[in-house]
Amino acid sequence: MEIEKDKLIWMYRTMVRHREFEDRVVKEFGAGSIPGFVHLSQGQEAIPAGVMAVLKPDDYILTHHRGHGHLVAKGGDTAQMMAELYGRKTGIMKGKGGSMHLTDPDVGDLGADGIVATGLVTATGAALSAKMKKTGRVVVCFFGDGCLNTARFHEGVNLAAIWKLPVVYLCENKREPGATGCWLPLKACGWIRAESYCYIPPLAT
Ligand SMILES: Cc1ncc(C[n+]2csc(CCOP(=O)(O)OP(=O)(O)O)c2C)c(N)n1
Ligand SMILES: [Mg+2]
Repeated sequence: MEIEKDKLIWMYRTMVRHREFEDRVVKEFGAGSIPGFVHLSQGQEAIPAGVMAVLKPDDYILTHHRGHGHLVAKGGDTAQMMAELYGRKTGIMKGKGGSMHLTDPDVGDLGADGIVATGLVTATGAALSAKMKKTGRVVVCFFGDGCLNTARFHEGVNLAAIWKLPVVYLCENKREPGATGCWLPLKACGWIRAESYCYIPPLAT
């Protein structure tokens, strides 16, 4: 697959912005300047850059507790994002959300969430809205492998499959949800479950 040079440069710059933002967060958090807690996604930069390279500006994303890079790639204002981490009024959510809840609907990021797997059902709702209103919008829901055993995963993904909604569920599988190896709590592999929810779209409906 050929990717235009301009797009490749945009993807590279986006990955660097993501990494530099989080390098700064590490420094400031380590110095005790940032209150609360932060979740990082260093090493995962290619995922938001690759996804946002093909989304339209008004498409939606839902993300998780590790959502800094998704918002950077979707066009979030990094100064306002950093102010949010400091809990300042000038933050993207007036300092009330912090690292795990960085959200900016103005650029199509409908939410990060500290409660694991919340985005999986919110994304289904956003996609239902897009289908009913015929907006042509697509929703991408980023989630971690730790969500695979939650009720929200099954409810959100199954409804989207039944209703044929314009949503992509993207599992960022680092094989370590919290302190538990990803395969320990799973009877069936993640991709086998995905297949049962029409992972491979039918050619004709
Ligand atoms: C409903 C709920 N249960 C437990 C937690 C505690 N918790 C925080 S992160 C995490 C692991 C999440 O794993 P995954 O979704 O794979 O994301 P990762 O941290 O690996 O990127 C857990 C269990 C939580 N935040 N929410
Ligand atoms: Mg994980």
